[in-house]
Amino acid sequence: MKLKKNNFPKDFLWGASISAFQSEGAYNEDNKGMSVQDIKKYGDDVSDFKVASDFYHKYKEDIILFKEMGLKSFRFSIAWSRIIPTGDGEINEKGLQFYENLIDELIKNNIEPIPTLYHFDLPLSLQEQGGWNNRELTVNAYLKYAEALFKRFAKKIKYWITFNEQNVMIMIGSKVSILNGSQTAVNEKELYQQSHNMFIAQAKAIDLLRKYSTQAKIGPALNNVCIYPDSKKPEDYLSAQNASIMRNWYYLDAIVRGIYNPIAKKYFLDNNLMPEILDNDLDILKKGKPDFLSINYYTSGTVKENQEDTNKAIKIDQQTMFDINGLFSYSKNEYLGKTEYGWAMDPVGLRITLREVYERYQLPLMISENGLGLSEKLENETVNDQMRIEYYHQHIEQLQLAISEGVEVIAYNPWSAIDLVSSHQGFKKRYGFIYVDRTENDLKELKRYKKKSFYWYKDLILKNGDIF
Ligand code: BGP
Repeated sequence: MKLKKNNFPKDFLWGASISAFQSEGAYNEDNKGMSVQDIKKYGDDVSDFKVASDFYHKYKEDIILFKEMGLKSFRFSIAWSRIIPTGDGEINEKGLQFYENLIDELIKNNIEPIPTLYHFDLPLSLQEQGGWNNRELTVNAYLKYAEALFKRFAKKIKYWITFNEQNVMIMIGSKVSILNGSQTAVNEKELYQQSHNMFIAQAKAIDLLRKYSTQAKIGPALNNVCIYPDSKKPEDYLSAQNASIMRNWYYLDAIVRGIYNPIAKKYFLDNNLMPEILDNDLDILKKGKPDFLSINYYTSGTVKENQEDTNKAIKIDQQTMFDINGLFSYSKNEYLGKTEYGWAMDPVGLRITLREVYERYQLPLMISENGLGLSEKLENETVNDQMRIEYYHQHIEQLQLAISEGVEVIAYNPWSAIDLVSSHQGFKKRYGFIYVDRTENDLKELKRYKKKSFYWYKDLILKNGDIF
């Protein structure tokens, strides 16, 4: 196949990403309420989220560095519990003011702010009243929260992200329950009901934004990944299809097309997992269609024909595939190298994922996360993170190839702008272009240092990605 290489579009958004609970700290300042993340701790020698990278107090200093790096966009999340401390009660002006200051500072520095409304940090009081199981309460609370943001910021924000990784919250929630808000085990039927309630909240929020802006674009960020069959055995191919349906298409078909994926639906019905769908629900989904789709990509998945009771010992997190009885079983991919933290590295998988999602839905795509977690050492006021540079180099090269093949991608926001607390593995697992000087338990001065990748990314942005 002859492929003419395209340059990145002139207005391509080279950015970087963070989330509120993993970076802001200030967990109880300026009337912030508690979120489900504020009460989490993964061990004595693993940082909690109370101070994190202290972005709440240091955001101006960080934006000076972002500007120096040449960032064109910055994807962050808004802490629901800052805006409405109890989740559905009074609106907290101080919370709105913080994000207004942040947004204004970004705009002043020509950096496009890309806020995510909800990134794993449900207000604790909502969780205590049932969280996403309680449709009436939590869907309405999400809408009230979204409306407070749209009212205040609709004119300043071009791109909104509704939910971060709904698929991870649901899929992993049933396995280890680390990210969906509750530490208590929830059964799978409840999770698919929660997922349905999230679809409704999201579709209604999309519809609501149209009242406040005709220009702004809005969409979800899912952890979509391509899934390979373990072999050319037809049964393995079927299992890869199944895994892709359960990880990707069930979510995106509901969000984009307003339908339940037929194969997922039959599986839900046969296994007593079908959520309650109210009369009007599918119309609500059809009405609230996203303008773009955002993808968090770290790795691909590989599966084989399901064999009951295999792989029970696999340590599951958001990037590892798992088993669903009757549908697929996890399999190792020996063609792929592994990161220090055990995730398979697959730059070509990014290109495959982008092609699959674009071909299926033909909506512009954004990358809201992509990155490499490493334990690192500060030496001579910098970090030599050559491995991260190589990781980005390979992924961006594949991104350019996907664009050259006809996929529309508008932004690349790697994870993460600054070092922050990993979702469940503490501060030592670092992702940033900017080193934040603290350890798990010693906050030191939280001073910032530019890593080698900072300069590399700066150069790449300057050349608009034209380095291959
Ligand atoms: C994604 C989450 C992020 C971030 C990232 C890296 O799934 O959206 O919040 O945490 O994964 O994962 P981790 O922090 O577990 O290394």
